[in-house]
Amino acid sequence: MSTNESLANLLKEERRFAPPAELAAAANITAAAYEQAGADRLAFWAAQARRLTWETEPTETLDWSNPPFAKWFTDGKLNVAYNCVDRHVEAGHGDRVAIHFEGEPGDTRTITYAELQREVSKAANALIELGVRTGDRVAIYLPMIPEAIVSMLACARIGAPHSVVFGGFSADALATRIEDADARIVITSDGGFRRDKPSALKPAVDEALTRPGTEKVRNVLVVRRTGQETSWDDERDVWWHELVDRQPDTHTPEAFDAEHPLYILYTSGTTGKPKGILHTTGGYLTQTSYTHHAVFDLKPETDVYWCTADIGWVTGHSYIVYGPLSNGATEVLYEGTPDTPHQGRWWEIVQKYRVTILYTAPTAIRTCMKWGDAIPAKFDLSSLRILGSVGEPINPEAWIWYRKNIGADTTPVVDTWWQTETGAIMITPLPGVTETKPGSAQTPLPGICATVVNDEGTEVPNGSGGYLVLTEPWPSMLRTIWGDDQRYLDTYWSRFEGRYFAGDGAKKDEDGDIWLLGRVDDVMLVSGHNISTTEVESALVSHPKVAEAAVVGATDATTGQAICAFIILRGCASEEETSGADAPGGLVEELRGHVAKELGPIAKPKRILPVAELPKTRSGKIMRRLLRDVAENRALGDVTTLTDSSVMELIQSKLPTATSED
Ligand code: 6R9
Repeated sequence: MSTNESLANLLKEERRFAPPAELAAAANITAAAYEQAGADRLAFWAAQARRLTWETEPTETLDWSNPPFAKWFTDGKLNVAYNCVDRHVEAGHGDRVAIHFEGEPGDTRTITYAELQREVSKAANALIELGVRTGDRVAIYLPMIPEAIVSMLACARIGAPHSVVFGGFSADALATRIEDADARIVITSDGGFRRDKPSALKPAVDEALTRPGTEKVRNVLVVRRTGQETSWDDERDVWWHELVDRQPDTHTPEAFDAEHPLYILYTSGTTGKPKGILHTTGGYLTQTSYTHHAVFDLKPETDVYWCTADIGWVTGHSYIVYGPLSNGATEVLYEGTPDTPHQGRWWEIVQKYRVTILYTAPTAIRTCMKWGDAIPAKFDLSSLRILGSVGEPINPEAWIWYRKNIGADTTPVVDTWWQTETGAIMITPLPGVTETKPGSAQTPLPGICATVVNDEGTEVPNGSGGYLVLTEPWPSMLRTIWGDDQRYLDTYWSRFEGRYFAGDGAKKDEDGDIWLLGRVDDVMLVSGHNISTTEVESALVSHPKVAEAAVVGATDATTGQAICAFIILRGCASEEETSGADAPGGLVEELRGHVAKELGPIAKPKRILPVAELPKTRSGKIMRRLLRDVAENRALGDVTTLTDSSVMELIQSKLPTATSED
C-alpha cells in the first residue's frame, strides 16, 4: 500500500470544519501568532514568559550552548505556586472557584482561589515541619482528590520537586520510583473511591517501604479520604488532618531560578526501567500557561474547564494543575470512573457544573461510543464550546462522534499531540483559527518546530510519511532523564543529528498537515510493506460492528509479520459472547473485506479476535506489546502498568493457541 493511497483513503470524505464565527471573532489567539513566532521564535517565547509573574524578569530567553541540554529564561526567578494561586487572589479573584471537586460517592467541595492559597500555605508549612528542604524530593501517591493538587503546589512553593506516582500502580512500581528519585517523604491517603467501593492505597506504600532502596523515606503523610481501617507506624506515619490542619495558613513564597527542578514524572516506555522525566520551572510554566490559554481559548471569568486525566499522568500535571491554575481557571476535578453509578456520570457532571471546555482521551470517547448515543443525549451539554483529545491518535470515526454527540455538531475538536517529555502541547489545531480535519493533529503551535523525516533524516515532501521530529528546542522540554544524561542523549537525540526524535510515526498530507500514526515500535512490516497499526485500527473501527480495535504484527513464516487484530464488538451484552475464539468466519471475511477496501489488500488482518476488553495503561494507551505476546503465544511481559491486569488473563485464557485460517 503506498502512503499516498492510504492517505487519500483516510481523507476520502474531505471533511473539514471551519471554526465557529463567534468563537473565532473573540478567540485568544489569531493567525497572527504563527507569523509573529515564525518571524522571531525566541522573541515570541520571551513575550509568552511575560504571562507569568516573575520576581526577577529574565533577560535571556534560551541558552542552547550545550545542546541538547537547554536552559530557558535562565536568569529569571519565580515561584510556581505564587503564579498558580496567590497572584489571582492579589488581583482580586480570591472568591473565584478554583476547583469544583466531585467525589465518586457524590460528595462535593468547592475551593476558591483564596481557600486554595490557605490550603497550599498550610501544606507547605507542614512539609517544612517534616524537614523537607528546597531540592528534596517528595513522592505523591494519591487518588483524584483536592489534596493531590494542594500537595503538588505545596512542593512547588518550597522548591521540593515532586514525583507523582499514579494511584493504580503497584507497591513495586512505587518502590522503584521512590528509590530512583531518592524521595524523603511520601504523601498518600487511606484510599480513594473507585467503582462504588473504597479502594486502599496506604497498604501499597507500607509494602513499598519494606523494599531495599526506600530506607531514606522519613515520613508518610496520610490524607483520610475513605475512613477505612489503616495500619499505622507511629514513628513514621502522620495524618494530614493532624499535621496540616494546625499549620498557619500563610506562607511567604520564595522565588527560585527558572531552571530549578519542578518535578520528575516517570514514563515507562516500551522497555527497560522507567525514565524519570525532569521538568524545570520557568520554561515549563510558560508553555503550559500559554498552550492552555491558546488551545482551549480559556476565558477565566466565564469558562468552566474539565480535564478528565489522572493527576498521575503528565496531562494531569500540565492541564489540571499548572496550565489552568496559572491562568486562573475554574475547573472540575472528578475522583471516579465514568460509569459509576451509571454510564452517564460524565455528562451529568458537565450538565451540573455547566462545563464549557472538556479535555479527554480517545479511549474514553470510544468507550462512550460503545455505550451508545442515547446516554449523552439524556443530558444538557449545551454549555460545551471546545472539546479536546489527547493520548493517542484519534480515529476519524471517534472524532466525528465526539463532535456530534458531545459537541452538538458545532464545537471545535482539538486533537493535541504531545508527550511527557515535551511537557506541554506541541501539535494541535487552534479552535478560533484552524479549519479542522477529523483524525489529524495538524499544525505545530506558534513557536514550535516539528516535521516528518525519512530513515536518513531527510524531511519528506507533503503526502509522505516517516518519523516525527522536533527541530528546535521549546520552553517546556524535558531537561534530562533524572540521573541519566546519557540515556537522555541516546533515547531522544541520537537517532537524528540535532533533532529530537519523538518515537512516533507521522505523515504530512497534501496541505502539510500532520497525522500521527502511533509509536514507531508498533509499525508492522508485512511482506516488505510498512503498515501502521493506527491505520488498520482506524479502518476496523470505521465498520459499524466494531467499537474498538488493537492491531499488532505477529511473527509469520511467510509474510515476516502478520496482522493480528483484537476487536471489541459494538453493543455486545456479555463477555461470554465476545471472547472465545477467532471471530466467526462470516464476520472475519466482512471485516477483512472492509479493511481491504479502506486501505488496500495488503493491510487485511490475518486473524481477527473479538475480546471483551483491551489491555490499557492508566492513560488509555493500548499495550500492544502484551497483545504481541499473546499473538505469538509467549509468556506475558511486565503487566505492572496495566490499569487492570485481569484483562490479560481473560484474553489469554480464552484464546485458541493455533494460528489460523488463510
Ligand atoms: C500527553 C501524553 C505520549 C505518546 C506520544 C504519542 C501518543 C499523545 C497524541 C498521541 C496521536 C495525539 N499521543 N497524544 N498520538 N495523537 N493527539 O499522552 O503523554 O503519556 O507521554 O504519551 O502518546 O504516541 O508519543 P505520554
